[in-house]
Amino acid sequence: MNANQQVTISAELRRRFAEAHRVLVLTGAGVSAESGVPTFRGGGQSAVWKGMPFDKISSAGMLERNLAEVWEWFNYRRGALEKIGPNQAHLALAQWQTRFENFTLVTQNVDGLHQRAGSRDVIELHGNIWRARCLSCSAKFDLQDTEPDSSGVLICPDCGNHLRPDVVLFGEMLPAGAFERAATMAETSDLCFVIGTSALVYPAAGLPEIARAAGAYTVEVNPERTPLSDMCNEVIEGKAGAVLPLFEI
Ligand code: BV8
Repeated sequence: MNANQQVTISAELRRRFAEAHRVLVLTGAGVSAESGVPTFRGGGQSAVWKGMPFDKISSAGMLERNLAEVWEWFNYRRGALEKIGPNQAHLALAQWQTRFENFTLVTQNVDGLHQRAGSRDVIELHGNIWRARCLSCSAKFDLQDTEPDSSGVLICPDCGNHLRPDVVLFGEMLPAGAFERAATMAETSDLCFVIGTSALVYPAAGLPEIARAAGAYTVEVNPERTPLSDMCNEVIEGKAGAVLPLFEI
């Protein structure tokens, strides 16, 4: 689709949007792209940190080997996020939470921009970059409530052990119950949107497949096709910040 081609919402989708009761939305880095958050695979390249592909620096193995290096990577990303705010896509989805009888917003993003746009009860499949978790007592803290020790690694205010970013790294399990809650909603939703994800990371990318198999009308919003496009009922090839506000009109 060339950039200046006007995106339209089909009559079928408008009807289903108007009649839907149970709606599931899965988002990825693409929904934050228009806010200036770099995607992981934008332009086909994997994001890198000091020569390491992101799924290496963001891995359980790296955490074991070099906690300080992992903190430096997430401190850098948090620094970039401090100057960034939610965009039209985040704001539209925040509106949707009161529009439907049952609305579930599931995100792979750790940037917290959905919540800053007003979305509540967001299922954060991969954690949140603004929180830390204790490596030994697993207590969780908002980062502004923590202090680093001499090596720059944050200390648990409760037990004094080291804290780690409260994000899910590659090779780690998702937060208890998060995927299960999302999957239960996927099995019973009548409309499922997949917005701004390359659908390469599992088990997150499996959610729209569950929804489609359970009969949900499944719609992808992405300027590029993904491994999920063929199984969707509709693919809207456009930017989320331009497409989602069209549902209000
Ligand atoms: C696990 C937090 C169980 C950290 C992240 C099955 C098959 C193959 C591999 C696996 C499998 N099951 C498990 C694996 C391994 C692995 C995995 O999936 N690997 C991939 C690489 C193949 N999964 C795991 O390790 C998961 N854990 O399975 O645990 C287990 C445990 C122990 C032992 C055995 C099993 C944990 C995965 C979570 C990792 N953490 N994030 C951090 O942020 O650093 S993943 C991270 O990467 C994101 O959260 C997200 O999930 C992913 C990036 O994908 P996207 O968000 O989609 O972003 P991307 O840049 O790729 O794409 C952007 C898209 O937006 C593009 O399509 C683009 O076209 C589009 N776009 C751009 N602009 C716009 C737009 N769209 C709309 N509007 C725009 N304006």
